[in-house]
Formats: sequence, C-alpha cells, structure tokens
Amino acid sequence: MRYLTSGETHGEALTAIIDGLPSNLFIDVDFINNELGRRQSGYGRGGRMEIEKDTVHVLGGVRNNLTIGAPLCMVIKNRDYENWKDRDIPVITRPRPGHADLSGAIKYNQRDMRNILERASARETAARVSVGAVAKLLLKNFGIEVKSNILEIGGEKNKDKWHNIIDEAKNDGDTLGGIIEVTVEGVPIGLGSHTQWDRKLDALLAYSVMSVQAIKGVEFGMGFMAARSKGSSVHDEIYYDGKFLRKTNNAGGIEGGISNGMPIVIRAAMKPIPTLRKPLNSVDINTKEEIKAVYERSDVTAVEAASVVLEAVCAWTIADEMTKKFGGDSLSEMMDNFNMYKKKVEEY
Ligand code: EPS
Repeated sequence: MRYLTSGETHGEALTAIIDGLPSNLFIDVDFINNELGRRQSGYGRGGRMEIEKDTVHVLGGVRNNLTIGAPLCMVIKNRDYENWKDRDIPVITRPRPGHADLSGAIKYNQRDMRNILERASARETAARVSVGAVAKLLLKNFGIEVKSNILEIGGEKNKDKWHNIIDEAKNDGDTLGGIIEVTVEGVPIGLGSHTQWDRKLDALLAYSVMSVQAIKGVEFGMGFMAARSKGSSVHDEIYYDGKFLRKTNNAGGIEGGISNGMPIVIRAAMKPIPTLRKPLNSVDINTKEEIKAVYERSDVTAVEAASVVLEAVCAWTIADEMTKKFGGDSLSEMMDNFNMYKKKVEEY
C-alpha cells in the first residue's frame, strides 16, 4: 500500500489518498472522526483547536461503506480557511529556529517563508491520522491493536504535574516536548525481514515515526538502555509452552528486523514546539539584521496530539506489512492467507 497527503495549514482542506487497500473493508467514518477528535484534544493546545473540528469526507474508493479496491480519497476541511482567505496576510521574513522556515525558503527559493510553513505545519498530521484510522480498521480484522501512552512532558514523569508545568511554560512564553510510547499488540511472528535493509520492520517503523513533525528520536524495547547493559540482561530468553514464548520483551517485539510475536514497543522523543511566544534570536532574510523570530499563534505543547499521530503512523506501517505478507485483493482473501499461515506457525 502507499499513501500521500496534500494540503496547507490555512488552505482549503487536507487530502489523503490511500492506494492498495483490499476490497470489502468497512470504512467506519465515525471511528475515523473519533480518531481525529482524539488528536485535537489535549492540554496545552493554542487557539487554533477552538476553530477546527476535524471530520473526514470520503470522496472516492468506497461504495456502501465498503472499499472497492480503488484508491481511497479522504478530505478534511480547514475551518480556519474562511478566516484567512480574504485577509491581508503579512509576508514572513524572520525564520523560527527549529522550524523548516529558513532551510525550506532557501531550498525552494522563496522570499515569503509562509510558503514553507504552510506545508511544514503539523496540521498535516490530521490527514495522517485519517490514514492511520483506516489502517487500524484493517488491523482490527486480524486482532491487532495499536495504543499509546505519554511517558513524559517537559522532562516530568509525574502526570499529575503536567498541567502545572504546561501552565508555567505558557506563562513564560515557552514550549514543551515529551516522550511517547506506542505499543502494537497481536502482531504475528514474521512481519518484516532480516534479508534486506529496506525490509526490516524496526527500520520501517523508525522511518514512519521519524516522519512525524517534531520527532527527534526513536527507540525499540529497552532501546538506548541496552547499550549500557550486559547481553545476559538484555536478550529475551526463549521457552516453550505449547508455543515459543519469552519471559521479557527487551527487544520490543522485533529481532533481526522480524516481529517475534511479542508486543511491539516503540518510544519517540518529541522536541518542544519551535514557535515561541517569547521568540528566539533570528535574522531577517531581507535586511540580514539580527531580530526576533516571527510569532503569530501557537500551542505550548502538542505531545498528546502526537501520541495519536504516532499510533496512526505505526498502524500504517504494520497494516502495510500485513498486506505485503498476506496479500489478497479482497479482505477475505487476505484473511484466508493469514489463517493458513497462523495454522502453520501453530504447527511449527
Ligand atoms: C502549527 C501551528 C498552529 C497549530 C498547528 C500546528 O497552527 P496555527 O499556525 O494555525 O495557529 O495549531 O496545529 C494544527 C492546526 C493542528 O490541527 O494540529 C505548526 O506550526 O506546526
């Protein structure tokens, strides 16, 4: 499967096209909208989230709520577009450190950095959540579930303190990042492959995770801690009780680039949002003078939103790998292949 998104943050709409979905998959629009709603909730968002109320409109690839094997096209309107379309919009010449503004403007030869930030904006993640929701709908048929947990915001592990530190950062005109854990349960043994670099499941998941705006780090299972530990306390010993099992899951469900049947555990580090109400030093691209970076409006933190986005991109990669392994043009064909394989694994 593959997907593309299109659309700018203050443009008319965001669009996603998914190609390669099996036919006869029930497209539960309420479920997709619920996922979009989850992405919008969360403490520390700015004024924009009071304007948007994301819902998906399916434009193609579905009849009577079922996929027909054709590309699925989904559209999410930007409500804020109505406020922007007739406005006098100032040119942006003061790049924000940490955003795509400066490198993007140089690369695409733009003198108005709004032409870069419009697409670089994490608003695009709404489209990715709609794609991930469809992936989750496919995975449900195989008993696979993707969940997330926030482990830290602004370096604080105690969730009872999160509102306070977000309020503090807001008062200081500052922003906060965090650490998010995604768990995928019910993945069969055998997704991904050790045989080629671009087929390794952890590499594919890392690619997806790192493609999410503001993500700067990723680890699996024990992750970086494994580098500081001895082999005897890292690797998950194997035993047999009707099937091959492990007492621990330090590998995070992937060995040699192949899923091993244990839950897949991924952690991602999100940097603080680069749009600061108390802006950092920058340079005006026209005058070349030192000046503060641009500030219009922003969130203090979007870690809660990112947890839903990370579920979505991980669900996508697992769903894509499921279609690679079990193939089939229709859902029932794919499920037959899956059940046959499951039987073989049980008999191994
Ligand atoms: C974003 C800046 C803010 C966020 C936006 C991401 O938007 P605005 O510039 O309109 O205030 O609210 O996030 C969303 C709109 C969203 O749906 O998540 C940025 O620069 O990345």
